[in-house]
Amino acid sequence: DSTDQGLYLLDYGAGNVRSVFNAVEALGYKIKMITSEADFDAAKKIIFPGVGAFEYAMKSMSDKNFTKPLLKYIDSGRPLMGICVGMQILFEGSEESKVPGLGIFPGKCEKFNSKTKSVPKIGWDKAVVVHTKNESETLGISDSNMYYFVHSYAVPYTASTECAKFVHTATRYGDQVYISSVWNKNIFATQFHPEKSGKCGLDLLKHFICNFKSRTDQSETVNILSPEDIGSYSSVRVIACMDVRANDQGDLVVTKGDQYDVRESNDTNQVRNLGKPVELAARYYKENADEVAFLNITSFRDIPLNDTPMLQVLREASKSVFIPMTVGGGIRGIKCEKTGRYWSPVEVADAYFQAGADKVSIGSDSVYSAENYWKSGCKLNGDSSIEQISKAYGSQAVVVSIDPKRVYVESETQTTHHTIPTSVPGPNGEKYCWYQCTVMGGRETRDFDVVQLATAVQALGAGEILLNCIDKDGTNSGYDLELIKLVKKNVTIPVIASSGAGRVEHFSEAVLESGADAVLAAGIFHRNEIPISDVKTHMENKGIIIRK
Ligand code: 1PR
Repeated sequence: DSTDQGLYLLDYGAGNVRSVFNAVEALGYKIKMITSEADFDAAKKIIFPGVGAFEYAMKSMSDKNFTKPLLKYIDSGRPLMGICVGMQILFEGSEESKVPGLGIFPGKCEKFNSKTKSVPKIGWDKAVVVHTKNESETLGISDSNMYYFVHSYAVPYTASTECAKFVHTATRYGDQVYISSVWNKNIFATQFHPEKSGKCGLDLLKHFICNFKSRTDQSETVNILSPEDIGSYSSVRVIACMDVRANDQGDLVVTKGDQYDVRESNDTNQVRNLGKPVELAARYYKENADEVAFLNITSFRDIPLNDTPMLQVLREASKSVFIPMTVGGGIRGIKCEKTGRYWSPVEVADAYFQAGADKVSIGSDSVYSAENYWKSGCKLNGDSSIEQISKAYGSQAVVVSIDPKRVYVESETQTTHHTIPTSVPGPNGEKYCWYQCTVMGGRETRDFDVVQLATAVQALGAGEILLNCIDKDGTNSGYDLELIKLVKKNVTIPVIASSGAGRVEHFSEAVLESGADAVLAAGIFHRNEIPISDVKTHMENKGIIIRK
């Protein structure tokens, strides 16, 4: 039975709050939702998770008449824990919006510089306590822990006397050092997501629930670390990907294709069955995967919101998997032929976020949107699912999954598409190739290339690219490094390398040779051929920062 500590969750209706609920419940505590002003009075502790955009958060707070009661609650001295945008709005404002923040702390969120690194920042990093010399209490944050961050804006960190009063930790992202948590009087807030940060994150939540102390004595804490003292620990994510579909018996299974063909090559011709999605996700969580992805690979056949098994998978998985989860397949606006009912892309995405997903991945629909983008002379008319979902939930919640195929050509002049000279010549010795986009899981090819797609989806507001490669999928012959390099050169959003991993060396090559921000594999993990720990140890030996 869970313990009631008078803990409340402040939700303004954005994204995935289920994770916070599940994390708190997994720790054995009750948490209730704030629905009225009276709940602020009843609350002994409040957790305030924020997802999405700054302006949306501020507006929703005021629409719900939550701003004043929150300020009153803070004044009362009872503890508040803010998360992500729930920390950002405690500051004066953000470059993201003209709407001011609550102004409890001095400073403004600024956008990360995408000339020097991938933006949004998505991944695990350290939070370095800046005042350890003076204060023994760290709220359970230690330098050996890593936490999950996902954001494009942050408040710059300086070693000023002002900062010393409230900054608890700072984090470096490339050339920028920013405030990753604050602790002042009864307020504790983190830029990272404890509810998505595995055991370290759960420990931190537990600390807040059970042992939180207000920070009163700030006079001693004038001596803090300078930004130059904050090291660089941003790690490369290792992602386990589960392709999910119903098998011929109607059970939802994790399957795995060879170049997208998921049926056995023997007489049975059955859909390959590599396990159950929830069990496999729980296994990957225990094995220290940094993220998991579920791709509903036949959702183009159905209306995904009628596809309750997939939503059920997320609901179940989110009870035991406290790392980020991406879901893909059928994310688009859909009209039911029979009833005429229309679901907007935001409604579809929302159902998945409510079920526990942190990001949605858009495949086929992003190709159509990107084609329209170029046809319309690069206009952003707000029609696409990418634009609509990223506006509501922030670009970091929108992944675009690309399923390209190589097309060989004799010379660059043979096509108008973006070609590259290749070190892997074609069947007739062709020395050039371009990458053709496909839809419906590779069943249909389009007269559209991967550079056109990647640049368009970035402009439309996608926050990340999951870069598959049909030629490489399931081959264990290594990632298509030329493809990854080509896409990385053309975008500033993070790129996840996918398709073809077969040996530990393949993972480090994708990072060191092609600049991938994250590495993903399916078959070798499902079949227990290479443990995730071996991949991470190898990458670490190659000098790549990983989360242990
Ligand atoms: O078009 O928005 O409905 O989304 C459908 C989604 O399903 C897309 O993300 C698409 O990539 C995926 N998908 C569709 N058909 C297949 C298939 O395999 N027949 N799977 C499919 C894509 C590729 C990767 C795989 C890596 C790594 N699977 O996800 O996990 O290639 O595999 P490996 O490490 O074993 O080589 P929409």
